[in-house]
Amino acid sequence: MAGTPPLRIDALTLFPEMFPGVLGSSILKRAAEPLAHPADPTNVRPPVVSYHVTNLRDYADNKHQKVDQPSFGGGPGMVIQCQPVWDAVQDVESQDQRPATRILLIPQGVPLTQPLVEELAGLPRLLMIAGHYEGIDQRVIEKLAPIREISVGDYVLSGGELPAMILIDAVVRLLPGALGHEDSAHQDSFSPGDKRLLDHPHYTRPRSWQGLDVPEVLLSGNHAGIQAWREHQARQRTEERRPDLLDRPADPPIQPDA
Ligand code: 9WO
Repeated sequence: MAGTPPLRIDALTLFPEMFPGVLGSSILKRAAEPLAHPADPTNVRPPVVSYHVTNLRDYADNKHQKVDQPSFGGGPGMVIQCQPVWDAVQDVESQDQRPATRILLIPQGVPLTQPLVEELAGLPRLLMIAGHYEGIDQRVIEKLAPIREISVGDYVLSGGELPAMILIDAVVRLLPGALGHEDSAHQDSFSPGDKRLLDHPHYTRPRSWQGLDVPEVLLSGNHAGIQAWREHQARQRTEERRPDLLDRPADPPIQPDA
């Protein structure tokens, strides 16, 4: 059986050196590798994702590899020019026939939520553009329509690279076969169907540590009791810390393609 082809994720950035540590660790690393089944090493699942990080500077049209210029209208900082962004998008998109969903990571974007992550995890190709400095010339953003503009939170960073890696992490862990055991992803905070409760607390050995004991029910072997306790904890924490999650309608609207 030839499974579905791996999700292709491109990232366009002026700082490609930021990516290997994140993409080369933990689940994001394993998802990009063929993985032998522990019980049956002849049963190998192919990679579920491939990463392609591209330096925008490689698309500069000048020998100094300069891709930014001062902002028209004045003000501090530099703006990334249209041409290198456009040429890079055309080039990487030509490397795979499947249509890419273009994503720009900016504070002005639609907030990243678990339902949006789930939608993106179902697509064949994602192309993330990470701005830096003061931003990217608006005209190339217009010409790249449709493009999804996404924010990972209400704060300003020095660039879109960390948000791109956050989005990659959130998406890749949902891909079938990415995790060791297939059900872990569906028990976390914000998993679908769990009415968006925060996670319950966790405990491991030893049973007593610095005078603090593990809640008795977790040692009882009573699985229904354990599940009820965890649900109660989750609900209580959500009410205390994030009542907004209980108030809001179930699914935030998903941004249509621009
Ligand atoms: C710079 C700036 C300076 C003064 C006042 C407002 C300002 N906004 C910005 C700005 O948005 N700079 C961006 C830096 C340009 C695009 C890439 N950068 C970025 C992306 N910073 N933070 C993000 C980001 C992306 C997604 N989710 C959260 C933050």
